Amino acid sequence: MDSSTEPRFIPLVSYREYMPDEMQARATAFREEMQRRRSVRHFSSRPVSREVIEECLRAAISAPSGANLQPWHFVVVTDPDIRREIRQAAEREEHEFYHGRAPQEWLDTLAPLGTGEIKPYLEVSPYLIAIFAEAYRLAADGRRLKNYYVSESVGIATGFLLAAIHHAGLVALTHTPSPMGFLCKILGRPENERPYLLLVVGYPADDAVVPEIEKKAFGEVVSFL
Ligand code: IYR
Repeated sequence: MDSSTEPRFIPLVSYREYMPDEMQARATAFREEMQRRRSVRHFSSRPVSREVIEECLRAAISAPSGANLQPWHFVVVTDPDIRREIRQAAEREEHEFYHGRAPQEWLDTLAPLGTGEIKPYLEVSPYLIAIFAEAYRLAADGRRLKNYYVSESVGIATGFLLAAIHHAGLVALTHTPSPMGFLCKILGRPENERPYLLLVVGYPADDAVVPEIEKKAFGEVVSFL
């Protein structure tokens, strides 16, 4: 049986309009702030307040999603034993990746980033956030219910989270060991969730360096018609 619910509407009280000059200034300020963000691979072990991470996650889970189904789960990992297990499993996969699984073209493309199979940051940073995509929902009676636009939705929430972490004055690395099925097992996630990515979060190391890379020119990636 098709059970449809009537929509209920409330006034849009959260919207704020700015004067054109202020709008321009805000757009520029945000652009400048986002352009300062870098993916960082050298982390400090300096502690970060859990409340800050919680606020960043609250920003992330406010993201729009397909049919508002919010098909995501965020696991914040601080436990050193679990972190060690994750690092060992990730490095096993990365070893395979760098010594055979990755085609030469992929390795050549990665070369400017100076990445490698050893991932100390998986243990060093104060937080790891494992992000899971809910492939489908389970009804109370165990039936599978569909989720929609799952990777788009989780990608948007992850973008919100990256922006929030940066805005708070922390750094993050999006890490995608491939394959990363081990995350489901180590973190005990249910069968309907797929690992999406692993975020390493914290302060940068005092001597952190980042690769000298460039973004594409605006006109190359943006068109107005
Ligand atoms: N997962 C590997 C390889 C890697 C792949 C891509 I695409 C990157 O942008 C960076 C790294 C690693 O983490 O080293």
